[in-house]
Amino acid sequence: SFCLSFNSPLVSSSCSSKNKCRTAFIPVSAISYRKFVQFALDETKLHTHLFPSPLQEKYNSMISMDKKVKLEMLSFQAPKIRLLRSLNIESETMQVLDFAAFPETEFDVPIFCANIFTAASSSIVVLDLNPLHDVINQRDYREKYYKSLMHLGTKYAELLPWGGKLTSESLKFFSPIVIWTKSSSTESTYDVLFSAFVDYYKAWLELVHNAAEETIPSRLMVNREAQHRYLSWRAEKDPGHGLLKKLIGETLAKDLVRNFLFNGVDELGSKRFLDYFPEYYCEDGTVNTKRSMAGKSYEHRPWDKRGEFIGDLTKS
Ligand code: BLA
Repeated sequence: SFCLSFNSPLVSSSCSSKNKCRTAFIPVSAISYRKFVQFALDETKLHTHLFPSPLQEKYNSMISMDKKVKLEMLSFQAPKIRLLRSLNIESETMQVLDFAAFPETEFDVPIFCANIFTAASSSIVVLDLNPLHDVINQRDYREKYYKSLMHLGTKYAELLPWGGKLTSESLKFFSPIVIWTKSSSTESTYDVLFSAFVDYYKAWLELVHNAAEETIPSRLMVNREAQHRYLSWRAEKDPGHGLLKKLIGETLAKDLVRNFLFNGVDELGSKRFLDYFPEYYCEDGTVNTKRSMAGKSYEHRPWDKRGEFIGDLTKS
């Protein structure tokens, strides 16, 4: 049987039964999201050629200022894929995955996004094929990419329940099949997360494989700007920044965020964050440091099973 036997008082007591074991908390240090990245790389290689990214030379691995945490970076490119990169953060008390794959800007295919933050006994998870365009109002775009994937969303919405209220602005970057969950770190949630990652990544590769390059110049510009807007949002407001600053200091964290994690934010367009998100404008011309201007909302999953946006209707 697959009953991990950790030398930990947390699990040893309930580890005699296979089922109980899978619902017991497992220590954070026993979890690793490297397996997720390895799967994605292997799977990508089955379909296309992966080339190392020029970013790899500079962004390789780092140790936190207190020497207790290791950060590992990997980056690649492939035909149709501008950048496929991962950041793994590992320590005794924390495991973090930030994995994303960005298509070349000619394409309107979604961006693959897997963010998992695990500390102590719980995890914060966002797994999604982030849409490039508005899936709330643009039905044709929504149906083009998500209609055939709604079954995945429905399956995992049951296994990984909606994580409750979140930064309202973030929802515009999420799709109807988004997995947004806060879960306890048990072996079975780890397995479910891996299975979701596998399903979503395979689905994304398929979308990329089938995607036709945009040839109409005006449409091309629209795709490019949408990716730039996405990068601008995450480079400025991603929830991981605070922790990165604590680990490696402000200067290195800023560099990592702008030039590695959200590479392209300084190259794909000339608009600035405030051009896209003017509500964050402060009178002195700076960007408001609040993560959210609109506040948190969406206590319940704001999408129905057909992928229609229902907003906060289900408020209790
Ligand atoms: C929390 N991470 C969150 C939350 C979301 C995300 C929605 C809940 C808080 C909120 O509503 O803002 C993730 N938000 C996203 C993603 C997008 C988005 C993926 O808009 C994409 C469009 N998380 C990481 C990394 C770290 C991390 C790399 O991905 C650390 C280095 C940490 N995320 C982290 C922490 C919290 C969090 C510590 C909880 C604390 C907080 O909310 O600030």
